[in-house]
Amino acid sequence: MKLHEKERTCIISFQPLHNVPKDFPKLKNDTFLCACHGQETNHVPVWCMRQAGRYLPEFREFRAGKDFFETCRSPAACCELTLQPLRRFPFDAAIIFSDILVIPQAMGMDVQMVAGKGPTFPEPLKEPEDLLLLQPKVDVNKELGYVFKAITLTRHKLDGKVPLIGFTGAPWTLMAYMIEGGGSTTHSKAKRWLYRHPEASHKLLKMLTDVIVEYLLGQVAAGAQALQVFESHAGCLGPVEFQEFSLPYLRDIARKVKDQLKESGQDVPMIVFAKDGHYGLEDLSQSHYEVVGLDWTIDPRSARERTGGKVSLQGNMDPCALYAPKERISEIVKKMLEGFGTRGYIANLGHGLYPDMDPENVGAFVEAVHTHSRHLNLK
Ligand code: 1CP
Repeated sequence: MKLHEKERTCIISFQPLHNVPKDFPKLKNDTFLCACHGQETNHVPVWCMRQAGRYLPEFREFRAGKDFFETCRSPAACCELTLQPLRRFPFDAAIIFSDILVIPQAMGMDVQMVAGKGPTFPEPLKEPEDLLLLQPKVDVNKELGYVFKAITLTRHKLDGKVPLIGFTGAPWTLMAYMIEGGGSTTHSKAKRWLYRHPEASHKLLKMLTDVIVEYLLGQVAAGAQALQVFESHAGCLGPVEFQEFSLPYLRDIARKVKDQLKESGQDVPMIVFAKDGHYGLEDLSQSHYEVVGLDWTIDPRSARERTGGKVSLQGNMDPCALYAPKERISEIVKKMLEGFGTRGYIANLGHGLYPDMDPENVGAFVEAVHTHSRHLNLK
């Protein structure tokens, strides 16, 4: 299958021309970046969403007694937490430790991490008038400079071992948190806005898009080598609402970030992960992203067919498969690789790791991806 319309030369030779500090260590493993661009690789690269997380005892020990968002504001702490999983497993990419909810904070909202409950907004948005309480123009360097510092520090400390991924929440997902005030099963408060206050919804989504674009460009200037946009709550929208309230903003983000980067001669692959958004797969594969991330409810072969070789794919093992014995994990991984093929593919889970997962099984997942993909490439 021919991946991507234009073939590219080796990514490692892509030199950023401006804006990015030049003294970063040379990248030693570009497998992930090559796969993003649809190039052949010796093995399929692998990383896990939430690889820096509570399933690691060293993560729990480091975070013990520290406030979550205080930790996010400490570049040294973010750097340490980002590197922890890389010390254990031969992941092919690192993702900066942070959270998607730093954006609502930068826009002036209070967000706290409540033990046993998760992120909580004491004063969520209730009615359209509440939009007036948000910062109309966010200076990302001032409000989110701590993330940029964490990225620069981590890129140095990674010493070129693997590329560093930056990320953001997508506008709809962030809007949902800002109105729900935390996690939700129905998202009925946020969806009420879509049906009752469509104009105000678009106003908020546009405000978020503007901040996200600046935030992602700041992450690249700080040293991020790829960017992932998390539309974690795509699943609670239907196809019609997705077309109106999610997709245009996802497209806008990729187009604006890419246009700006092109001006300074930079090429940074972008990944869109719209969880449970399979109804939008064809559209997502034509939205200026190099990679589409998939949850586990999509069959690999049909995802390939539906995206028609336009993009690389990332995912999609059911995270709960990590509860299986190691031999079974290996079989599941082999089947997944056969379904996706080894080119233009980045192995990952269909969502983040859960806190009760056994790190040994995460190691078995990574090893199975590397071993089976090398074998498949030799065939
Ligand atoms: O104390 C803790 O450690 C709390 C657990 C935790 C962690 C480890 C939270 C709270 N956030 C994070 C870090 C985090 N969040 C990362 C780190 C990098 C990595 O992946 O290793 C990333 C990428 C995120 C992104 C994030 N935060 C998303 C998008 C991904 C997804 O899970 O869909 C979302 C939805 C959030 C919000 C959030 N932050 C934390 C929790 C428990 C939640 C979900 C709340 C809910 O909806 O119920």
